[in-house]
Amino acid sequence: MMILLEFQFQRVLGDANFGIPYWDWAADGDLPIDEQPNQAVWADDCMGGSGTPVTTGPFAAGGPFQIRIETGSTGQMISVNRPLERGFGSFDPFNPFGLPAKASVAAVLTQTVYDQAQWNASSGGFRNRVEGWVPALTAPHLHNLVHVWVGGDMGPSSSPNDPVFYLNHCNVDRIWQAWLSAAPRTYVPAPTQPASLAPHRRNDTIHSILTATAPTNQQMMNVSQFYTYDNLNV
Ligand SMILES: [Cu+2]
Repeated sequence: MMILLEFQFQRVLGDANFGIPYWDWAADGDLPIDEQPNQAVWADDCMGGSGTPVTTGPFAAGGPFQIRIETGSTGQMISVNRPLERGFGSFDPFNPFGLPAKASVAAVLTQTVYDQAQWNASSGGFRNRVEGWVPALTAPHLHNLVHVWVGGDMGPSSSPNDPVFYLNHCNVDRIWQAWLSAAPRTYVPAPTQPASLAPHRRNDTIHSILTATAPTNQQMMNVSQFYTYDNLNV
């Protein structure tokens, strides 16, 4: 999904070298909790700040940026027309929490398997720890914790509403690349797993407009034909 978006940016901007930036949130997560909202990613010339609604930066209330679709109370998508909302670290004001720390990222890079049965939100392995589901509460909640920390529109399933969504996910892709580079890796589930696991099995194809033939999960283990990172020191 990130490659498809990046190609669309390149097409619209007429710049074949444009790349979606990543936000190294673990670098901010190593700072004291009260300093984490004051970092460069939230500057006026970058993603802007927090608030209900956001009042600074390029996506501030009163500017051209509007939220048009949001997640309703029962999960359905509903039409709206309102400014962007964020609430840094405010999910539980009585139990303040910070962004993921670098030590938590280092811990997931040592996972030797990509995924495990039952291939869901309770599985061991790299995939589920990066997503941020297991083991409950004591886990390094990497990707999910970033959504929750930013808060506001980054919380529900309509979280792509917030442009910082893509900077979070670009960093998740960077962690994935760092994991692939750290040791020889095997993608699972294997092709012999039940069809109910499609399209997640190794040789299942991924929807794509990049190539004439849709690539398989295995073929996406090497993305160097599409993009590289300036720095994999996550
Ligand atoms: Cu996400």
